[in-house]
Amino acid sequence: MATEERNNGVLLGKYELGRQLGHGTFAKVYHARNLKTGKSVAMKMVGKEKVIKVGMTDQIQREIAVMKMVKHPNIVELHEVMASKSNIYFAMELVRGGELFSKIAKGRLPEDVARSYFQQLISAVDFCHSRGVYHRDLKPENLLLDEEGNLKVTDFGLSAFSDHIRQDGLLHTTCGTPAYVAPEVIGKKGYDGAKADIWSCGVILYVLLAGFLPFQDDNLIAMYKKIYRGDFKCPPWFSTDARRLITKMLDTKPSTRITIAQVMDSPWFKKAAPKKPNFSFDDESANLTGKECLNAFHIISLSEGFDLSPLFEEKKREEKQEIRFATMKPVTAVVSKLEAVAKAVKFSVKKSGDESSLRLQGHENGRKGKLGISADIFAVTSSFLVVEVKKSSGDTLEYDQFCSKELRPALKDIVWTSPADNSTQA
Ligand code: ISQ
Repeated sequence: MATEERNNGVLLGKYELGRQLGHGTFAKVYHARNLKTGKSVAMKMVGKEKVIKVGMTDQIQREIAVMKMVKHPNIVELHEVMASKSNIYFAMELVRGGELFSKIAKGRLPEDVARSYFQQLISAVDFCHSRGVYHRDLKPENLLLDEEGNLKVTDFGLSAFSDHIRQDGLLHTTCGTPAYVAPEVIGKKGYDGAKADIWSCGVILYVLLAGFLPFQDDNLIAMYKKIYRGDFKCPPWFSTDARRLITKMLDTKPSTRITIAQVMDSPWFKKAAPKKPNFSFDDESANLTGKECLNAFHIISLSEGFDLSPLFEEKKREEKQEIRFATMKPVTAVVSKLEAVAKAVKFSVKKSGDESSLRLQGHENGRKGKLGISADIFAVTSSFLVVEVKKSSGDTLEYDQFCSKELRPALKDIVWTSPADNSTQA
């Protein structure tokens, strides 16, 4: 490391560097501590000259920008990206439970344990794909465990810095093995990142269940040939459903390879409940109380048509994913409307005793668990209500879709619009 960027063990004046955590051919990862916050991070250091000769593509730059904003329980958070004359540094969430594959070194995993890890992997992959970010280099070293045993995927969006995909068009591999790489990645320059990730997830699932690789040969050329041909066999202990899923994921033709949505809908994937549901339907909704009445100031500031919130709040309501509207209909009509929406999408409804609060809850696991929506009804006068709807759990994109496809259209005929503003508020 150049001395100008590392002074007395302090990197770029900001991080105290500690012991090395791991390394690939081109990258080294160190324990580091932010001097200002005291927070520990994993600092990935990549030599500039070793990475990209031609420059970073727009796609990779965009993906890194996205990853700096992404938070998902199964993705290692990227805190910041820094650069010196000779190196690029990625300050990442420190994950302390080691690599998932050190577990497999002791032997294959029971099917339900493998399923739990695979579900977490697919959850992370689906989340990033839905935001236009692809990994392109999923392999054992990228699968870490936290102290609670949760899976954490590293290096999403950092494929420009991966060991084997570089802009000289040649395949460079960490340990001399292309074992996890899709056939079209080996063969061509242009490929679909989503499809390539599915292939790698298929290889990972195979290894979790088998304890060895699907495409293995001491001779590298022979291994390439096996990958190209999709030449693998499932061991006899694989269940029929596992076999079916892996075969569909290890389809050499990207156009017919199974999609992430289909993986998530497959019998093997769906068999067990997720390890840790991130929401219990019985938690906070049990002690809902009636809502106090509001005064005229509240009415004005609560109704979207008279939105004064930018004056008082740092964040606008759109960013908080809230819908707020006024209605002249009775509470029973609002409750029936919300119940009808819930019924149409097969969500459960839980009401407080006085019907001033409702909780809508999906049953299917989305990208971030089940979608939960809360609705609070404020009686301004006996004939004028303000209703506030917000996401209480689940994925924001899925909530936005629920709002635009189901909720807003259904609310249209009960929303009150002020005479000064004839547009619909919800
Ligand atoms: C986070 N924590 C520990 C080790 C790591 C290695 C690579 C990337 C992120 C990491």
